[in-house]
Amino acid sequence: MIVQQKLNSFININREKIQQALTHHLQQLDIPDQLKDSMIYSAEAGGKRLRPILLMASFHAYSNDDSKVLSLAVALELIHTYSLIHDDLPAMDDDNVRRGLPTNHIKFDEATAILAGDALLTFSFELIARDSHLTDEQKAQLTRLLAEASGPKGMVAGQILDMEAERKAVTLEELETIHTLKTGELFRFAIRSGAYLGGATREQIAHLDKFAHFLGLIFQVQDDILDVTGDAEKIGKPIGSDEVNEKNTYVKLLGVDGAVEKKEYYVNRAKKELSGANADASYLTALVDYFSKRDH
Ligand code: GRG
Repeated sequence: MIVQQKLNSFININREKIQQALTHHLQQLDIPDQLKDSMIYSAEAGGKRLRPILLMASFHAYSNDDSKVLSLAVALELIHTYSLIHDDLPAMDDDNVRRGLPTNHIKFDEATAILAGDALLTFSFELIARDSHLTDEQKAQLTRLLAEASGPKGMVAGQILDMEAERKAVTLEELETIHTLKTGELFRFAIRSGAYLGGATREQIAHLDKFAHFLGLIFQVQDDILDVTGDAEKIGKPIGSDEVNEKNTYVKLLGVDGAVEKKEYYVNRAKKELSGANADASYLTALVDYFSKRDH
């Protein structure tokens, strides 16, 4: 209980820091109003900030002065925001509601939403390049890692595999690959970049990489469980709708009980990897439970 309270306070404090840094970076942009409004609309629409919080928890496992990671945490959140804007477009998921609000292309228009996504993506890399807290070596490493996680070897590959999978049945292994690329790679970037800037060794980062892999799968299996047992409206679709039932999910492949069992397996594997990372990992351990028990 005390651990959970400490985690809640860690999350609240860091969410606030991330919020302030994000607002600062976007508000100072001197760009056309429509583009700026559209970028800020989605970036400030009430996301949980899970990826930046993971980055900061991973950094805190090895170091303290988190001013060093704040801009990077914002860059990561902006990439996540771009992916949601593009995912909601008519050419992809065609969603009208996200986080209880009209999606970007509904609030503005399709062309503006595409450009807002493009702008958030490219601005993320500008933030890293301009970050005075990072050395040139760190900037080069982080640019490569973030491009790999979010680009054609990572999230974008996961997205196209996911779209292809909509037209066929997939195996559990294929489902894991889709989620590992589509959502897991950004989680992995959060955890490995936080540890890297905190001063973790290569061996410690290797354990954290595996930890992040399982954490991404815990996130996804819980998402699938919530789709059928919880608040399905969070993705803009009523419980029991055809779209929810047709999706390739852990629940479709394993049933609810099987999905819960799988989640417990991932939780154990994640915690085992953490114990090998030789760090003050209390927040990361608590985040495993937070991810596996989240209700939205
Ligand atoms: C368009 C290249 C491209 C990629 C899109 C991440 C993604 C890939 C699509 C999102 C679709 C989706 C609902 C995926 C399931 C898991 C997921 C990423 C949920 C949203 O993440 P949260 O819960 O969102 O962290 P918030 O709203 O809290 O920021």
